[in-house]
Amino acid sequence: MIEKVLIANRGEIALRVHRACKEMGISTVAVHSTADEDAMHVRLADESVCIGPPSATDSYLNIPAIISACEITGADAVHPGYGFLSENARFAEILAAHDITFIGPTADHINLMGDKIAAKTTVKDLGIPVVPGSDGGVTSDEDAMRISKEIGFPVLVKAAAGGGGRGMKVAPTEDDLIEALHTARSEAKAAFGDDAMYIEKYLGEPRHIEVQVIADSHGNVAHLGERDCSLQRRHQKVLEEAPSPALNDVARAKIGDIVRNAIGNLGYLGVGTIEFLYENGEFYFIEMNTRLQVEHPVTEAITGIDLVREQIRIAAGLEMSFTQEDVEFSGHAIECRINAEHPKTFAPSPGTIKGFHQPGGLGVRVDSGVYAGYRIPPYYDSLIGKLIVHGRNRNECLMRLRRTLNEFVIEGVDTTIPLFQELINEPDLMNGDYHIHWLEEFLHRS
Ligand code: MV4
Repeated sequence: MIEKVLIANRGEIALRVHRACKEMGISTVAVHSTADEDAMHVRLADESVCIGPPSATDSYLNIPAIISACEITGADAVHPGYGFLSENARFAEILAAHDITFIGPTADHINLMGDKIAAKTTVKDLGIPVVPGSDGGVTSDEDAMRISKEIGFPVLVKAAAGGGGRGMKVAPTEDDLIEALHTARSEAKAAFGDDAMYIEKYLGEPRHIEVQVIADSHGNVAHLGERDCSLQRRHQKVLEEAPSPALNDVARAKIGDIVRNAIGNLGYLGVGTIEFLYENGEFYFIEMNTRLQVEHPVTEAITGIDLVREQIRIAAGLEMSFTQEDVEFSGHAIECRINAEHPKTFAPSPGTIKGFHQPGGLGVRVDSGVYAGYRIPPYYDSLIGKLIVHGRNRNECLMRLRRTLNEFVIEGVDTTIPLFQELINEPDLMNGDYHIHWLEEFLHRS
């Protein structure tokens, strides 16, 4: 069994992993930059090691420093959280070479899903529906034009090394295609050192619906339903909910079974997320994430399953603690990402938190590493916490969300709480009637 976990991350997710470890009787090691000495996860961890200066490249992404911290403390496993090294296959390999367990999937699966062309080809062969487009990459302009005319305009040019919205260009008509392809290709070359491109039919107003999966080394595979993450701004999720207001039980079971079967055949290990666009009743695969995601708590809320605990069990070679038949979906959950940003301009707002009071009560969870007197450093992303509310149905959940947003007090820095207080009164949001462009359209008109 795993006895000591080094948490290679910071902020709320470092605390989240620490909590799961303590409930399993596992010791924790926090690593931190010089800017994070006063972080809550550093205070709570059994041991802590400073691994470098504020710049993430020199600290949270510094593989030799993290391996050294494992050696010094005798950690036998590393949890990477999300972001940073969580989808770095080389990191997983280096840990393995040092006999340290990476709490995540295999390096091969990380590599496979990191290449968006290979990922799409693979899951298509496993029976997952994909967006119509080029089978594999497009090598020439002629190739691109022929395929685009076949599927019909508008089309979207995407980089194989992209993902999360980077390296994409829309071509509304055939007159735009070649320029879009060339621009996207040179941007991809500069950003990723890889200019492999593919083409997809452009979907106009889809929802972003993702399915949570989990598999162990004993042949157990399950899906844990979906999350609707359509409310985004500049490819950053803002609010997520489960279940999706757009799906019924039949549609959920159908896509769940397809995904579960595919993941089983892939031999995947650990937790993962299959992202889809959903339009006119159809699912279209876009990407697979091979990490624990920021929004995992909404799935935890409606299933009662601790995903980090399961990740650790699986990495230790144990069976996951449940089967698909045990999974029961209960009620509705919504997560709001609380960022230290101006609620209208989204300008980052680092600085000292003067006052902090978090909401509580039935069905309320706050995952955050901040506290009154804590100074938010300017070097990292602006997520300072997540408010997750659960209710027996969507309406109860929305009423609870409104109540808790009014209770939440964070003084001294700007936060996105006022944005959510506004959103919670929007009829489209209350009705679940939104798509991936809804939030940006709302922000433009308000
Ligand atoms: C698309 C699309 C429309 N059609 N693919 C953006 C991030 C990356 N994960 C995939 N993305 C998109 N792919 C096709 N064929 C529109 C988007 C997209 C988007 C997707 C999910 C959530 C928010 C989005 C915002 C803009 C564009």
